[in-house]
This record gives sequence, C-alpha cells and structure tokens, in this order.
Amino acid sequence: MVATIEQIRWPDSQYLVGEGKLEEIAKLAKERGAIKLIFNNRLKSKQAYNIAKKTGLEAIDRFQLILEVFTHRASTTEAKLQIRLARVRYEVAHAKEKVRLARLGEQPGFRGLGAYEVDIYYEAVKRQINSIRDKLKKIKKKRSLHRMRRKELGFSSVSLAGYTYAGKSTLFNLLAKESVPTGEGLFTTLSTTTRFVELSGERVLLTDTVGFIERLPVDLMDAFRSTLEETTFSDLILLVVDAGEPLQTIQRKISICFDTIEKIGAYGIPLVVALNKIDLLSESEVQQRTEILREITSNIIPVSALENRNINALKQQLSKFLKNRVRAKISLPVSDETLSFVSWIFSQANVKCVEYEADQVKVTFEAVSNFANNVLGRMKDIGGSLIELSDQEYGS
Ligand SMILES: Nc1nc2c(ncn2[C@@H]2O[C@H](COP(=O)(O)OP(=O)(O)OP(=O)(O)O)[C@@H](O)[C@H]2O)c(=O)[nH]1
Ligand SMILES: [Mg+2]
Repeated sequence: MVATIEQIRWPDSQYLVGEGKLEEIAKLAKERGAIKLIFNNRLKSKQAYNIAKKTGLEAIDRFQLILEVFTHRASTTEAKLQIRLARVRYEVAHAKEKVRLARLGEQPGFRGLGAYEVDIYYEAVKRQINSIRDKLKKIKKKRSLHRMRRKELGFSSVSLAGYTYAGKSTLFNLLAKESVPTGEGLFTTLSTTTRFVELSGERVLLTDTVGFIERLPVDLMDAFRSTLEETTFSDLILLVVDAGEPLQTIQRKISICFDTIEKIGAYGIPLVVALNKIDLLSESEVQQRTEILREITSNIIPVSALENRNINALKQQLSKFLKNRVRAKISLPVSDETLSFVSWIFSQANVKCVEYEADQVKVTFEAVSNFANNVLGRMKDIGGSLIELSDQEYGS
C-alpha cells in the first residue's frame, strides 16, 4: 500500500468519490507509483469504469480485493470451487448493470453481446453455478461422512476459530505436530485440516480452518459457508486472539468473532480463548490484558504458539472442558420449533435415543456440561422439561 485517502460525503454516482478528490487521488497515485486503486466502499461497475478511464488505473473494491487474496491463497479443490462460486455470483450481480449500460451506450457492449446472447450468457452462468454447487455438495457430503464416523468412534472435537492472522495455524501445527502453511499474510488457510492431538493422555480431534474478518462480503460468506460451518460440529471452540495488537482492536476483533460464531450457528458451544503472541508483550501487559478481557469471556489462557509458551496450561483447560461430560434425558412438546431444536442437538451432541410419543419427544444425549446447560436453557424456552441428568464422566 503506498497511500491512503479518506473522504466523507455521499457516494458520487459517477466516481464514488468527488471528481476533485479523484483528481487528487490520480496525482498522488502517479507520484507514488501506485498500480491499483482500492476502494473500501462497494464500487458499481459504472464507477469502476469511469475511474479507470479518468486515472488510467484499475479500480477495485473491498470485495474484489478479498477475492483476489482468496484466489491467490486457495490450494484445495474445495477452496478453489468456493471462490469460483463467489466470483461467478458476483459477476452475475454486476452483469445486469453492465447490460443496462451497454444498452444506454454508456459502456462498450457487454462482452460485445446483443440481447439474445445475453440470455444465453445467463443460462450458461446458471449451469456453471449449478455444476460448482454439485461439486461442493459432494465434498461436503464426504466430510460429513468422515465426521459421522469419528463421532461413532466417540472422539471429542475441538475447532480453532479466530480473526485472520491471529495464529490459528501456528497453534495447530504446534499441537498437532503438523506443518500446514502459516503467516503468508491474511487468509493463509482457506479450508479445513483435521488431526488427532493428545490432551492429558486422551486423543481428540483438532480442526484448523478459515479465519474471520470484519464485514466478510455476503457472497464470500455464502460461498465459504460449509467451511465456516465445520466449527458448528465441534464439542469445543478454541478461539485464538492476537494479543499483540492495541487493546481496542483486540476487543473489536473478539466481538467480530463472537458475531461470526453466532452467524454460522455455532452459538452455545463452549469456548476457550487462547490469548496468543504474548511474546510480544511484557509480563505486566499480559496480566493486565488478560484481566480486562476476562470481563468479556472467562476462559482465557495467555500463550505463545510461536515460542511454545504456556501450551500445557492451554491443553489442560481444553481437556478439563472435554472431560466434563454429562448425560441428560429431556422431554419436549411436539412442535415445529421442537423439530429444529432436536436436529440442532443431533448436530452438536451425542444423541443416544429419541422416543416419539403422542404429544412429546424424549431425547437422551451426552455432551460436555457447558453445552448441556445451553440445551437445558433452550429446552425451558420451548416448554420442555428435564427427566434425568447424570454428571458422571462419560468416555470422550
Ligand atoms: N510473535 C508471534 N507471532 C506469532 C505467534 N503465533 C503466530 N504468529 C505469527 O502470526 C502470523 C499469522 O499466523 P498464522 O498461524 O498463519 O495465522 P492464522 O490465524 O492461521 O491466519 P489465517 O489462516 O490467515 O487466518 C505468522 O506470521 C505467525 O508466525 C506467536 O505466538 N507470537
Ligand atoms: Mg491459518
């Protein structure tokens, strides 16, 4: 990045920024040798075209920038397909506007196509979208079979989560004695990797996955939903937070992570926070930050993945959470809400038995105690009741 310019005003329909501002930007870009203009707000195709014509530089917006980074990073088939899906969907959304502009003669013909060819183009794109979706579905199915198999075998699972660049993969490599790529900038990881790790003598499954970011564009959020959703199938979330940033940034990013966790439907899953990169701070700073952040979330363990510091304490905390399993039997009134509630329990807990009776459903499940508490809370909300609860330790 060679320069940043800010303007506060209503978006200009021609150039997004004001014309005078654009001239200033063009001059600065030339002085500093910029090769591209990146706009934080969404750019319409017409605006991008006008800006490029006026400045001689390519203009992209935040979505396109993130897409470029993702494209550059994608190494697995799934990540590549998800990006293609996001790209095609984005293109279709803009195609309509391009067609309109072409008809108005404001922009050269849309891919040089007439009205008839435009219809053919839409058809082709629709087919392309469907074919990508089919391929993604197959990958998702395969993953879900793997997951079911693991569940049958009774292993607990932990998912790494956190803002991009927080150090998830570094921690994953340390815990799983692996070597997935780390630290080549933002979004180094775009798909999931699962490995066994040993926690206090017990084997559990640890999954590394894609990082979160503020205002992740909807198309990308949709395209990456199945990767993001992997987190919802775990018994515990290990949220990695970069402690080296200013306190306000840390707090903002934690709150974005909480929002994202809720959005992907992983709410209610117990959470342990690894306050990472403490090697960048003094001891008193670490203490101070840990205390302040404890007010937002209670289970915080300061660590350094890079320098292997305090990792045993983290492991102990994780295994404490996972060991603490309970078995509960609940009764629920029959309703639409109950059905979706039961399928939610299915996706999160080890369901042992479901009995359907005339006007109620009885569900027996095993889960870590924090999760079981969440189930019991929601159960009350929909008018259910607890039949039996035992908190002896069940095998993980
Ligand atoms: N100083 C310091 N740097 C760390 C630590 N852990 C990770 N890093 C660095 O932080 C950067 C990002 O690390 P990654 O492990 O790739 O982060 P990530 O969360 O997996 O990032 P994405 O996959 O891009 O979302 C790398 O340069 C790491 O070397 C740590 O404990 N201390
Ligand atoms: Mg990573």
